[in-house]
Amino acid sequence: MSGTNKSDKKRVLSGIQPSGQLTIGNYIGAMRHFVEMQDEYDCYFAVVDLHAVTVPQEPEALRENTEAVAALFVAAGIDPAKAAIFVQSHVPAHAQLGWLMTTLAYMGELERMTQYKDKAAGKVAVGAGLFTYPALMAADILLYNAHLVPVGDDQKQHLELTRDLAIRFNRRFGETFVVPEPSISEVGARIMSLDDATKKMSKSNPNPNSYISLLDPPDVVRKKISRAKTDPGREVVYDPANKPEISNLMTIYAQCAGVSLDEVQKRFEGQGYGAFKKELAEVVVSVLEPLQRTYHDIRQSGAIRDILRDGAQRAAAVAEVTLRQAKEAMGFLLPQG
Ligand code: ATP
Ligand code: LTN
Repeated sequence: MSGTNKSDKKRVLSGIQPSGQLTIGNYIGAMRHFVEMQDEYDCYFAVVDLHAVTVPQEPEALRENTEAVAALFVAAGIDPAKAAIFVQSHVPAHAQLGWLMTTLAYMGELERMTQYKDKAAGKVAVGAGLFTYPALMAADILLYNAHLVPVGDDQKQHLELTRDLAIRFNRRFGETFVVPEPSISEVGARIMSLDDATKKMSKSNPNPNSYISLLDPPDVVRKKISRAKTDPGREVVYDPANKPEISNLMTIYAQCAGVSLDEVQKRFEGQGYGAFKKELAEVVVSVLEPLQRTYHDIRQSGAIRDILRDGAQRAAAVAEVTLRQAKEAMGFLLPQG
């Protein structure tokens, strides 16, 4: 359907969970890089709903968030004619290879994953899926033989495990998978919470003042930024070790305005936090406003369902071939036809 000659392009795959409203952290750390990569690579971007249910989700909210994330992909500038946008559960090969990867991963490896430790901390009952999550993520990537995986800094460890599993499979069963590389940008790969600069900004944080949602109206953005935590000083200086809060806000500014951190520092020399925060809010609003306009148009048009149907077909065409190769290599008796 895409009609382009894709054979010579390297592949890219990434995923975002429909576990809440996407934040500016998701945008800066991941989504904007998806947009940048779509011309050069053969891209597959998934709304990873099977991952989202590793923690409890309200059924109606999951359905809504799944469509919302897909619409935000398009609103952010991903062109469905270039990149396949799809829902993970629409391509059954993910769950199937996910299981095979679970059999390959060691308990000790999974126990070391910091995302699992963080999400399981303090819970009385932890779903087994939260534990095996990285094996499913490995399957997402390996099914497409992706060379590059654009992600935020928090996914580095999962990517390392994915590489280990690909290498392990290839050694044991013969060359089957491309061993992927993470693609993590130097600035903005870890946007921190507005109320606590020791934690990453996260869409599933119960405190909405800790994040800026991509769908927050302008006055909400202004309010959240004016309330964002800062230190008692007043110099707008980039110093993550000693001034983590203001450094985080400077990173958001730099990414939204398309300037360097040095430039931000120069621009606000001697101006104090109040003036900086006011301008930061306007810079963020100027990124979000056009994105939100497109988002609402897309939702109203009902086009998302068609985009997702087409995306799933294109994704499945690639994924099914790889799954078959992996099953054959492992010694499964394949069905005829
Ligand atoms: P949750 O809070 O539900 O675990 P999340 O907000 O961490 O979700 P994911 O869907 O797990 O988001 O991540 C989607 C992509 O966004 C990943 O590539 C992830 O690394 C990136 N990302 C998430 N949060 C941030 C952040 N604060 N800064 C930079 N990148 C981020
Ligand atoms: N684990 C990721 C989401 C995710 C993903 C993927 C990212 C699931 N499958 C495949 C890149 C490639 C997260 O928690 N942010």
